[in-house]
Amino acid sequence: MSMGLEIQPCSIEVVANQHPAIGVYGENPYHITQLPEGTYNLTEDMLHGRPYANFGAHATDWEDGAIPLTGDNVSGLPIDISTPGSYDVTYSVTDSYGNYAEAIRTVTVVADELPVITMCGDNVTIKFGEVYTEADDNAQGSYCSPVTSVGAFATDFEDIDLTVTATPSTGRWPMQDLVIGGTYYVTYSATDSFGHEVFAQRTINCIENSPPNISLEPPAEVVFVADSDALPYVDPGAKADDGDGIDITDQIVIVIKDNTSGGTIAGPIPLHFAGNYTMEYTVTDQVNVPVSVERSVIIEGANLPPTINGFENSEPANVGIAVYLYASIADLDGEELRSYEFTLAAAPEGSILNDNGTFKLNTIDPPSSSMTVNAVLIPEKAGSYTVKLAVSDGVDTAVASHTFEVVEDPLNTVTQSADNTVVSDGTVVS
Ligand SMILES: [Ca+2]
Ligand SMILES: [Ca+2]
Ligand SMILES: [Ca+2]
Ligand SMILES: [Ca+2]
Repeated sequence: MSMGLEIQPCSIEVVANQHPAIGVYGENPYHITQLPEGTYNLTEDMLHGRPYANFGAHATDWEDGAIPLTGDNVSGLPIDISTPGSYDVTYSVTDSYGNYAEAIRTVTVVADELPVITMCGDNVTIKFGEVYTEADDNAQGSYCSPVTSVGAFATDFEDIDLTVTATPSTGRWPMQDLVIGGTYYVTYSATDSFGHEVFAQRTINCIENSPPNISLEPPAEVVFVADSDALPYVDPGAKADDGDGIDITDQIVIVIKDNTSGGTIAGPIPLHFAGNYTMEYTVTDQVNVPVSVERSVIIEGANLPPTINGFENSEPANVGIAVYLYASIADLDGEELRSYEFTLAAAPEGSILNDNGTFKLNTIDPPSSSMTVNAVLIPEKAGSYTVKLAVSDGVDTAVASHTFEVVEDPLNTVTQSADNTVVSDGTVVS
């Protein structure tokens, strides 16, 4: 019998040396907004995303254990974050066996958005002689920036309250002394915190400035009598525009020249005395020669009232027989007699006016300077009658009365009363 060792074959599995495992800390991909040029670069310090323990990545190996990383394990840093784009930061390790592993962090630098300038109002046309400003009350461009008093404002995705600067092509504010046909500019600029500057431009065209126009509201001459029917005198005025479509009637300046004294008066024209005046209406558009029109205002002397003379009745004056009443009337100012009217002021009780329609208001047309007027009265009762005559020249009225007796007996002769009187205004009546 024999004893022998049986050698069992030994099986050894050869396992390949394993590659390290590597990963990044923090965000991946990593986004950052573009920053102003020259500010700083993106470094590893900004990337690892957790309390500093290693460079922005970690690596372990089955055989080697933890593999510490140094700057030598990182490539792709620093990144110029003033330049938008996509960048790779590569972390790599090699284990003791020579196995290589890497992890990549993608860094995206997002571009800054440019500011946007908005102009308030459009391009501007101004007339020669006018001045352009950015003032709020300028009807053409208008102040609208909440930060600076200029006619534009800026908005920006990243910034608020961006300042807008307005620069005139004339080099100074306000823009003035502009030449007809000239083109000028206001350049607006704004810069955001990333250093990005943008511009906008307003064009200012200077055009001709036409002379103003003025015209008189008729009549060109006013003549009236002091204290007469022209009162109260309301001046018809004038109207004006600047020659470029703008009504400037309210800018008319009135000068009243007293042609008697050769001077001027502050106005209003005194209407109670004779006088001769020229009203001068003038406007200017601040650029062209002022233009004027004139009105003549003549005030003639005070009115003289009409006169009544020879107010009498026909004889005899008997009941039932027509009695004629007549008078001579005149106006020393000329053809100013406008109307006359006979009225029965007193009569015996119970009398009815029987006048053949002659006791009424009579219009004198055309007006006359002198004439004889008459009326008829047919008395029904005996007694005392008083008739009034009123004569008007359109301004003043003269009134006279005449009293006479009427008798029953046709054989009796009635004599005229000497009772003529002047009633109203000192007119002498015979
Ligand atoms: Ca290994
Ligand atoms: Ca921006
Ligand atoms: Ca004008
Ligand atoms: Ca008169």
